[in-house]
Amino acid sequence: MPPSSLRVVYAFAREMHPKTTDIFIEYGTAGFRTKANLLEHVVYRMGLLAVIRSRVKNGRTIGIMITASHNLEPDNGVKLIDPDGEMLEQSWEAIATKLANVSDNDLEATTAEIIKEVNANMTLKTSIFIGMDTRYTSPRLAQAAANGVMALKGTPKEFGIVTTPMLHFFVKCRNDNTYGTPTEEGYYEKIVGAFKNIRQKLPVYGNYSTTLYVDGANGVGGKKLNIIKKTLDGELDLKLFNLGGNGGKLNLNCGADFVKVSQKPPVGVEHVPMQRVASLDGDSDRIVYYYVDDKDKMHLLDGDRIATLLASYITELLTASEAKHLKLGLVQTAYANGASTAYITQKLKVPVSCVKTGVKHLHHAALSYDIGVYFEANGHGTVIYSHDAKKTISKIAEEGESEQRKAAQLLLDFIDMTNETVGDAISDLFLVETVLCARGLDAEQWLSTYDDLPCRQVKVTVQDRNVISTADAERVCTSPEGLQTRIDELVAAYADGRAFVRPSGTEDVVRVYAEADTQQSADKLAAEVSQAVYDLAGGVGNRPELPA
Ligand code: NG1
Ligand code: ZN
Repeated sequence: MPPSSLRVVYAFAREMHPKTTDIFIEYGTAGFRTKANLLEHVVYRMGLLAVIRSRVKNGRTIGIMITASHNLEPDNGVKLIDPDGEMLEQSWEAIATKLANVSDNDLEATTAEIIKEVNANMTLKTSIFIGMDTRYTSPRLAQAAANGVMALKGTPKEFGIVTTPMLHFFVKCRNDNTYGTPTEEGYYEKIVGAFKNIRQKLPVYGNYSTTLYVDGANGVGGKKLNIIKKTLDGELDLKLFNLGGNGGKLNLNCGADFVKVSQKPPVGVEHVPMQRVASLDGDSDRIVYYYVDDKDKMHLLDGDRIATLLASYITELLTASEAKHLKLGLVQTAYANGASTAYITQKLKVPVSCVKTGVKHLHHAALSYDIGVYFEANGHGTVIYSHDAKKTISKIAEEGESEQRKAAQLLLDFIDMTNETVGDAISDLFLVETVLCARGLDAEQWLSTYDDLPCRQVKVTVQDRNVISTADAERVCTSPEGLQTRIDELVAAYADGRAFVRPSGTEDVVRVYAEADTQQSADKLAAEVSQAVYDLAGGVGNRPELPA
């Protein structure tokens, strides 16, 4: 029998957040994500789980974020944030999935079972931080999360509408007060404050212009930049678009994912040739840049570009500060453009690791460097600095020779400007603007550092995407039998050809990626590989067609 204190868990569930669907739901790469009307019981249960998790972690604060990121408005989602501001530990994903899917009748017993299994001390006081994005379904879901927290006698603290990375930051600060103050003001003070500091030391020069256009994806990031904008004292002239007014719909034909995948500029942004534009996603944890040239051609500056820009600048400052023993490395996934990897290893001479898709894998790999820069090509990424790196740089900033000291002081501002907990569009925006300003670059010059290989990303629908297994950071397909051999044959016919396939962790599709020396070839290779997936992995619907 579960302890009587858990009765309320069932009562709350039955009375307020009943499970009304039998559709199985899984805690994936980005938490639970589906149609908002299927999520209320799931979010309530994540409120319960956050309290249990906190009590396993000695009562340290856990976060619950309500968002479906770059998905369209009807979707929503929920994910948990661990005490150091990182994603929920992977081994707990199965526990979350189990709790989300049991019937209301079994909820009390399953909750008791989990508490026992993970050995949670249920007498500990605990506070759970809750944030949400701008979706109209989010307040109701945030309330369900708070009720879950209260059902297990935890204290919910609601932050209202915040970006996903802000909530990660608050959780980290709450558990480690050396990192900052766990409030929105604390976030601005640290990140925007560091930007203003560094700009006092770096005068505008060369082709850099302080005017930046921003596509806010009609989500939360644009709203926060609107607050920040007023405090920038002309250091950066932000012109904000897609702020959610004028009937603009969240992520619809705009935002970082739209720009990256469709390779088109977003609707709703004023078109000025050669103007640098930053495009955020709906919850502001991704950012890509682009500009449209005077022939109306769009040029994308994606996560790979941001990673190389940041890594090369940090390398320059490390050299100037003579912090020679600090090892900087870069982490990418198989989606990184081949040209970026070649540029990083051959030109920048920075080591690169390639890991499986999903930020938690990148973050983990980045921890093995003193300074780890990690980015997904879609614009999700950040920089993390080891304790030793911070200590060394601080020491040089105080005691080094004049030139060393200057470089180390710039690095310290750079570190403060970084949200190390997770990829953060606002923090990344300030980092990018700092480097462009320091180097006097416009967007065209930034693009000219290397030439991207033309690429194409497409989706194929199959009966069961889990028939696809992969190895070697998803670059090799190990099942179904024969698929990799077929891909190898197809790729061999193209100059600079590369292709891979993997099941998506957030959609019921198989993703196909191809690159080659021309756009036409990349498109054709992607279509041929899609046909191979369709034929060998149980395609449904129409067989993918080759481009005309
Ligand atoms: P899936 O659906 O597993 O490809 C997508 C992104 C990931 C990551 C997650 C979470 C691509 C190709 N995939 O995952 O990088 O960001 O969403 O949002 O961009
Ligand atoms: Zn996002």
